[in-house]
Amino acid sequence: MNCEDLWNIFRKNDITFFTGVPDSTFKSWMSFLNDMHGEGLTNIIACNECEAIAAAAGFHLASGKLGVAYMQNAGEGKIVNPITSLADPEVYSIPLLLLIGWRGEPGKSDEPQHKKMGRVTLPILETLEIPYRILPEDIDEAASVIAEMKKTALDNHAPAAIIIKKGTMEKYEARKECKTSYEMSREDAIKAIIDCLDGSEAIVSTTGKASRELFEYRVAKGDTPRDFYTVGSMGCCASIALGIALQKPDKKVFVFDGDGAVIMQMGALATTGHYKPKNFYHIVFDNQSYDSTGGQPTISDTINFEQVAVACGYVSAKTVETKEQLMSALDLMKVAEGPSMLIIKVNKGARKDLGRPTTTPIENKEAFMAFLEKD
Ligand SMILES: Cc1ncc(C[n+]2csc(CCOP(=O)(O)OP(=O)(O)O)c2C)c(N)n1
Repeated sequence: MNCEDLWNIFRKNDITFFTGVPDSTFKSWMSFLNDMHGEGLTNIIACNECEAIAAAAGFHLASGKLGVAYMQNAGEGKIVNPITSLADPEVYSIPLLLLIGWRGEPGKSDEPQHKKMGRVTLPILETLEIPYRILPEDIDEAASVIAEMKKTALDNHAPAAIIIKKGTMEKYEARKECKTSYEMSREDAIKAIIDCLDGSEAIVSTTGKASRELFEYRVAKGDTPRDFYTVGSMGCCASIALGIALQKPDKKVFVFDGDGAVIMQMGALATTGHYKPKNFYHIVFDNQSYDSTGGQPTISDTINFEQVAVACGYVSAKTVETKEQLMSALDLMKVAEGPSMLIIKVNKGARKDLGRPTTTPIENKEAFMAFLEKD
């Protein structure tokens, strides 16, 4: 289905408010929303899916109309609370439309982190008593499904969901591409950091392409991959690292994070700043985009991560843009006390032939635990 056609259906139904976190299943639609923001529709790039539910609820309170919260099914797990305690008919009874991308659909191959969620995507909606339909590829059928779900949500004064399968949406060339022109790519920076560390540090890397690039560099260098590649649970890698750093105070723990992931769980900076592990080093690859799901913009261009980290209690924070700046910042970081943050401005994009970890998550966990146990 073409994005213009889908937009025409929403417009005819007077549905013009959208908010959410991107998903690769319908990435073209998210790029379209971003292009069209302010041109007949509103698109709020949410920090996480709970915020999207709350913002769509706020939109309803102010307009009486139906807002759409879009997300990958990974986010469906996150929204259980605002759905049951805010939008539910037994609480404020707020109509919302959920647009959920279906990763891990049973019978289709997908990555391990999507399997369980793919299997429980529809059962969770059933448990939450949320009526749903799958978006048909045919435009006329799609129009009647959207009209039906709008009526259901408004009649019930409650959420209703539309599920989008992989491959439903046609490709769309974004007009408002988020362009970056820095010296390094995320992969360049990852390689430079690995080459600069002494190998004794524990590394926890974030969801998406950063972990894939780190894994491939380990393999290319002939190292046994022994970092913790957080394949799912977006936004959680800094907190995983916090748990490790507090437990292993003599081990330097590095976090390889993404700007989108930091924004998703920004409260983790406050926890880290409060407990102040001296051995905690937080590297943020800021490409101003959700690169791993299609390069949709994050809102990092208006965030000063340096100031946020320091305000949360990090001992130091610095932003760099060039490899030379990166090298001198790393030299300082290696001898500095944490928690410390290094923000690296990098270009969005990745190699076309980037692979995925060839070890299973359990093999990865075991290798990582064995590595941590060594000293
Ligand atoms: C709760 C949740 N919502 C959405 C996703 C889909 N998702 C996977 S990676 C990713 C983008 C991560 O962006 P960022 O942290 O900026 O790193 P980048 O991809 O740019 O390196 C998204 C949105 C997810 N895995 N989990």
